[in-house]
Amino acid sequence: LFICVDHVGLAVPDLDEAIHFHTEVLGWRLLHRETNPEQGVEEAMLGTGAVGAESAQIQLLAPLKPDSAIGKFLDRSGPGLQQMAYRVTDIDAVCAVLRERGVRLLYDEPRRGTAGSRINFAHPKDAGGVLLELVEPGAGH
Ligand code: CMX
Repeated sequence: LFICVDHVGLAVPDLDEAIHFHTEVLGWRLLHRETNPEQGVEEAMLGTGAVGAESAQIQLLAPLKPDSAIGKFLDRSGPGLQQMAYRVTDIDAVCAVLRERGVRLLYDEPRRGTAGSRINFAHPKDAGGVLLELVEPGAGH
């Protein structure tokens, strides 16, 4: 079903501060930054930047407003691991298989994720306590 771990998402209260820590202290590279109003986030993707190396990325997620998914998560749990994302080639097919196997997905149809990707989520209650994201990368990735 899955190709690899695409990224691990961290909920952070302040995106610039979190980018600073991950680049200056931990040595990751900032690969991409965008605002996704539909998901209620300002986000950044970090990686090694090594060409051809298959490496899961780190996604930093800051809330655009308190009543967003990340805003609520920070309120309840504080900063930290919010999601695990698995990469797929055909998200419609994978969603169909998972539904057939009894996993409830949050959206009827995939929505827009980072850099034009298509995304959906399995609720943490259906995935061992982990918010599981499915990512079909956008063109050019
Ligand atoms: N990881 C693990 N457990 C989580 C969780 C998370 N990220 N978020 C919520 N939960 C748990 C809560 O602790 C709570 O558990 P208890 O009932 O045992 O206390 C339960 O799930 C609450 O679930 P809920 O009432 O259905 O809903 P919430 O309002 O807490 O929302 C969720 C949870 C997953 C539906 C919501 O966060 C969501 O829609 N997420 C998908 C979208 C998203 O995360 N967008 C931001 C990232 C965008 C991107 O990746 O591009």
